[in-house]
Amino acid sequence: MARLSNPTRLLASARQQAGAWLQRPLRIGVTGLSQAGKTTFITSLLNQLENHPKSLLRQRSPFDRLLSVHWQREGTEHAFPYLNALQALSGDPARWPESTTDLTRVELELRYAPGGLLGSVQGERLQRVELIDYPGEWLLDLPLLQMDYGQWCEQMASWVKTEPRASLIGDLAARLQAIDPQAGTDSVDLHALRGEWTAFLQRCREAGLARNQPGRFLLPGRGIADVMLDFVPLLAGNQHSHAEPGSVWAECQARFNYYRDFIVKGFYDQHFSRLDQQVLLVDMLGPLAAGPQALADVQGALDDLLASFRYGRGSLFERLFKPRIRRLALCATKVDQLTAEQQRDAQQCLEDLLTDSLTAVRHGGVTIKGFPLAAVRATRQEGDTLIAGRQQDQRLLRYRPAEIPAHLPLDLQVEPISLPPLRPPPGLHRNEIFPNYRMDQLVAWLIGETR
Ligand SMILES: Nc1nc2c(ncn2[C@@H]2O[C@H](COP(=O)(O)OP(=O)(O)OP(=O)(O)O)[C@@H](O)[C@H]2O)c(=O)[nH]1
Ligand SMILES: [Mg+2]
Repeated sequence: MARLSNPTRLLASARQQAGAWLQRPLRIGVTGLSQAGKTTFITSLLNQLENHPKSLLRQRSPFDRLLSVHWQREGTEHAFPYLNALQALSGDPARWPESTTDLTRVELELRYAPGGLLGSVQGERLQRVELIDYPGEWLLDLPLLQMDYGQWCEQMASWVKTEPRASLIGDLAARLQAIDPQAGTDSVDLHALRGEWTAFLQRCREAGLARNQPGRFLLPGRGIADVMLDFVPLLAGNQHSHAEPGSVWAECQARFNYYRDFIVKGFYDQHFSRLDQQVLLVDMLGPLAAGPQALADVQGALDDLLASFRYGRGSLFERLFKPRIRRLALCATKVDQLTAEQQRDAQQCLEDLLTDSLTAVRHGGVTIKGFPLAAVRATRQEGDTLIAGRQQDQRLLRYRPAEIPAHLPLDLQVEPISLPPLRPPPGLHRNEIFPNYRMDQLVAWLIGETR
């Protein structure tokens, strides 16, 4: 009653709340290649916030003053499928969330009790946070923003000449090479060739390769007319080729330009151009298991990705990292597949893999912090062995994890490790904190330390 009857305080509180509503949300860009762990990470982040009174977050300011967290659970278009992910993780047997096929979004509202020196005059504080989730394949297209069709054809021609792509593409390379760019277009042929290029990208993905372009050939998402994806790289062409009207080159170039200027740029402008914080999730263990070629491909993909944001004044880099993005959390994911002692090695290998790109990002004024992360810990450690459920059946597996090098050699020639596929742990419940490594530290750094 005393509080309600104090008009000054009421006014201050109303002003605070109005201010928070008008404030734009804190935008966190969750960045990661296909299967890096984005959806599991967002699910675990929501689990931390939903259960904040039980989380270690509680020990950190401002989460010690966090009163409640709200977001639109399901039902709106593009809502992040939190309940589906929970159902999978807490099912019997437990499953990992489905791989993402389209863009989804979460807009969180966090309500804090007044605190600090001004606490007595200020009212409750509202903080809005926005996260998006999308298929990792889409990220691989961002480097296309810096290319024209001829340059892309040259890049594809060079990629398919080197192993393992040279073997994976089979005779498609020779057939694409044999097409005269100035010949007339046959739309039926073009559609069939796109199907073959897509099948080649699928084989690349299964072989553990990361740079599979165009990403929307693998996962188109909603709202793209299928015919607009009917293009392929014409390997006999180059950046100096001319587009004779009616030629197959002109046709492919027009569709490539549409793809780059509307689909890729639209995705970038809407979701990556106005970020405040970024989380880069990288599965280091998958490529370490697939071998040095896969490791080199992930390195190329992530370097290209970070380089998409690294061009002089007014460039994508400026808009993404300066001055908006202040922090980049760099996370080697799924480190629960290693012993606690090895987890820092996986993080170090990631930092070794991206040394040059990270130096450039830091030079742009961005603070980078490393978090060896497990969004949902599938293992428990006993001595130097790990115990976890096997993916293929419900049997328990006790194993000693593979050796991880303390540093990656420059030539990336490391002995491939073996990695048993694991299930999520049994008995997860949405109203308990999921077992994890460092989720609370990461959430606190991303959301809690924003002022
Ligand atoms: N052990 C372990 N495995 C994980 C963890 N997070 C993800 N995984 C594994 O990695 C796979 C991919 O995780 P997702 O969260 O779906 O990855 P994503 O980046 O959303 O993948 P796309 O939607 O396909 O781009 C899962 O199916 C699990 O097998 C984790 O914290 N620990
Ligand atoms: Mg996903």
